[in-house]
This record gives sequence, C-alpha cells and structure tokens, in this order.
Amino acid sequence: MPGIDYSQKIPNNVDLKSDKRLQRALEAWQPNYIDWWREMGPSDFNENEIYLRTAVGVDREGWAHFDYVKMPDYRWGIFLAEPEHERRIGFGDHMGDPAWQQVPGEYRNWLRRIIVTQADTEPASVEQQRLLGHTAPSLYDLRNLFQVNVEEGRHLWAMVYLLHGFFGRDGREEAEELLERRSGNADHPRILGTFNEPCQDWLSFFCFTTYTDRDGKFQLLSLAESGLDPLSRTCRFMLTEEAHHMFVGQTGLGRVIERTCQLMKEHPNKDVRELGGIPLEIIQRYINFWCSSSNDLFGGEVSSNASNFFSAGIKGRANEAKLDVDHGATEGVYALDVMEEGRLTKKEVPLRNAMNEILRDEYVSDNEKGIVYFNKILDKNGVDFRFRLPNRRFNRSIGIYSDFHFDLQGNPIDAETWNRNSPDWIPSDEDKSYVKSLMVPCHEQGKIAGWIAPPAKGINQNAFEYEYVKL
Ligand code: BYC
Ligand code: FE
Ligand code: FE
Repeated sequence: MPGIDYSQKIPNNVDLKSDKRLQRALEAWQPNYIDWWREMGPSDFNENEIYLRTAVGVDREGWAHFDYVKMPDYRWGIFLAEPEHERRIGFGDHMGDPAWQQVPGEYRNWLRRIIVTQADTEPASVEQQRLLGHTAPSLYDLRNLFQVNVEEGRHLWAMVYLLHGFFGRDGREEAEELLERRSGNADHPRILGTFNEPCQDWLSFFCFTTYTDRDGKFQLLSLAESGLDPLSRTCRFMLTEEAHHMFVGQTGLGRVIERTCQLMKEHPNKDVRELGGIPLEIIQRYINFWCSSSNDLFGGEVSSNASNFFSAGIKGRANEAKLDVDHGATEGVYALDVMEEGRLTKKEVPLRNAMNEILRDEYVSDNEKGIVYFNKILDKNGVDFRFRLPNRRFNRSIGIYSDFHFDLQGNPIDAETWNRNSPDWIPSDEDKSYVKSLMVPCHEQGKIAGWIAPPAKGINQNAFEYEYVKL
C-alpha cells in the first residue's frame, strides 16, 4: 500500500504516475478546478495564510498535518482508504462475489449517476458558503469555514478521480460539467435541492454543517459498502474528513445557544434581541428549515432506484457489513406511514424499495442525539426552553409527503393551517433580516462576536486566541 505521494502535481496514494493517460487527464482538469475555485470558492482571503490540516496518511492515527497554507496552494489530491484484503460484496444479488476493481458494464450508468450526484454536492456547498468569510464571528470560525471548504473541494477531487479513472469519455465530460453548474443558478443549477438554497449567514452555515453534512455522512456510509471497491475506499476516507464538518456545525449551534442562554440569564427581563443575541425560537426555526430540506436529500420513501442500487450491490445500508441482518433484503417489508384519505396509515413496502427510508431512519436518530446535546446546554443554564427535531414529514419537497402539509410533530394539516402557522415554524423574512443584521465580522485575534460563545478549545491543541488566519 503506497503512502501519499506529495512529490507529484496531484498528491495521491493510487500510484497515479504509473497510469500516464489518467495522470494527463487529471492534470488537464486541475487548472480548470483552480479557475473554478478562484471564481466560485471563498471570496477574497485567497492570499491569506490559513492554519489548515492536510492529509499525510490514510490510516486511523495521525493522518493530519497542520500548517499555514494559502487556499489556492492547498494540496488537493486523491486519497483512498487502505484496501481490505480479499474484500467481497456484502449485500444484494452479487453478495459473496469479489468486490469489483472495475465498473461492471451493466451498472455503468447507475454508478455514474450516483457518483455525479455525490460529486455535484461538493462544489455546490463551497459556492453556497463563498461569502461567509466576510462576516465570520472569529478567526477560529473563519479558519473552520475554510477547512470545510478546502475539504469539500477535495471531495470533488475524490469523485472526479473515479469519473476520469473508471468511466472514460463520458466520465471526463461529467467532470467538466461539475465545474459548470452553479448553486442557485436558475438556468444551470446544482442537482439536489438543498444545494441551491442560499446559505448567507452563520446560523445557516452551522445548520448546514449539522444537517446537510450529516446527510453526506450517511450517503457516504452507504456508498462505503459499495461493491465497486475504489468507490468504497474513496468514501471511507472522505468519512474521516466529514466528522470535522459535523463537529463545526454541532458545536457552532451549541455555542450560539450557549451565548443566548448567558444573555437571558444576565438580563432576565429583556428581549435577547436588544442584547444582540439570537432568540432560541429563531434558532429552532433555522433548524426546522435545514433539517427538513436535508431530509429531502435521501430521495423518495419508495424508490425503485434505491432498490436497483441495492440489488446491484452498488449502494448498501449504512454499516451494512456490520449489521446483523439479512443482507439480501429479499424477504422483509418496511412499514411506512402513508397518506390515505387525509389520514396516516401503515403500508408495507418491500424492503429493497424502502432503502432510502431506512437510511433516513439512521439519519433521524443521529439528529435526535444532536438535539439532546442542545437541550443539555439549556439545562446547564437553567433555561426551560426545549429544542425539538421536526418530524421527517414536515416541510418536504421530495417523496410521498411532499403533496401534503404536516405540522412539526408530523400530523397532517390543511393548507390554511399551514399558511397560518408556517411563519412560526420556518424562518420568516424578519428572522432572516435580524440574523443578517448581526453578521458583522470579528476578525480581531482572540475576540468574538456578541451572538456566539467561544469554543471550549481551539484547533490542534492551540488556544481559541491563536492566529488561525493571518490577515
Ligand atoms: N433534490 O428514486 P428517488 C454531501 C430526484 S450530501 C432534487 O426518490 P433516488 C455533502 C432523483 O434524482 C450527500 N431532486 O430517489 C453535504 C430522481 O430524479 P429522476 C450527497 C431529487 O434516485 C454537505 C427523482 O427525484 N450524496 O455529500 O434514490 C456539503 C426520484 O428519485 C432529490 C448523494 O446524494 C433532491 N433532494 O435519489 C457537501 C449520494 N432527491 O431520476 C457535501 C448519491 C431525489 O426522476 N445520490 N431527487 O430524474 C443518490 O444516491 C441518490 O441519487 C439520492 C436519492 C440519495 C439523491
Ligand atoms: Fe463532502
Ligand atoms: Fe462535508
């Protein structure tokens, strides 16, 4: 297993130099990527030194190296997790066959589509976040934003390697298009809904990294089970990077909540707005929006695509190999809540058709744990507000619930009830403009904006006051 070769133009651990054709193709794509980064990546700050981590190995211990880097000089590369000895396909109709080192012809289109969909989200998120640097609440947060951005850029590299390396000409064409679509562009949008939503304030950023990056975690977990071994290994390494993105989101929201609690305790008779804090109700509405939008990213509850992907052995359940279940999933059924005559009733769906919903179950239960963490912060501060996760049926645009309205608990409601209540459930224009009014930069070393608490610790054993970005 070769380590990461940093002497090459494109750092990699896939022995790229032994495949000249592929190396040339990727080296030709590289300047287009840098052009895209300069045009659509973080606005400004490209000449500043940022304290970033870079992968130096792919093993569990100490893969990261921290140093000051200018973002366009970041060593984006191709890093696959260690191969598993004699790995076999763990589910579906090819269960027990040796994992594929090449793309099987009959699954080429499905695999390309999955890889393109995954790939598209990575640059999309960088585009969505491109202006946030201007309003960062601290240098610590500014650095975390850029760390997330460069790693999402690397995730694009991970997928483009697969497209170039395993799909020939149409893979190369897809790789070009990945640099052409634009988040939120009416004529040429990104593929999935959430990745076209504006993400222009830091409360949205923390919700995005909590809820949307967590969708990333589960999609990557299910692709890590793929029978296509290079896809599996790529996703396994991406997951190690993903953990930090969710940390940024989860602790970011926690720090906003903490600060609001402090202000409420110091001035029990005042509206936290007067004190420059973010009311807990607004935080809840932002959670409701980003969580429900991210629920859509799992696709329809009943999906023949999902069934095909599972049967073919290209997309499994999260941690499929470790689960003590029937990996064929040919027999069982999934009891799904469906709408019939205006009411919810249970309907049995063949298990393979319910794979999107099964993955969403895991996602929802992870999200529940995040809510427990937020509520502990409230408890610790003696505040009796409680955060709640919106029900998965709430505010959906994809799947069987999207034709109906549901309240936060998932009860069906009529359009009139929805219209009357939705300003209390999802951010109103007033909420957004209030949050926006707080978004003034705090770029002074060791200082922090008034609407968020400092983190418990800094990055890589450094203090919060460390000079994470040299301005
Ligand atoms: N928006 O059979 P259905 C991440 C389409 S995030 C718009 O229900 P299927 C990251 C669908 O394409 C992880 N359209 O679902 C996070 C299909 O279209 P066609 C991203 C949508 O096919 C933060 C139709 O609706 N990874 O990494 O099973 C920062 C019916 O589809 C949406 C992946 O997505 C939507 N939300 O799709 C950075 C993994 N949902 O064929 C990065 C790869 C569905 O009728 N993708 N549609 O035209 C997949 O595995 C699957 O394509 C999906 C579910 C999970 C998207
Ligand atoms: Fe990513
Ligand atoms: Fe991520």
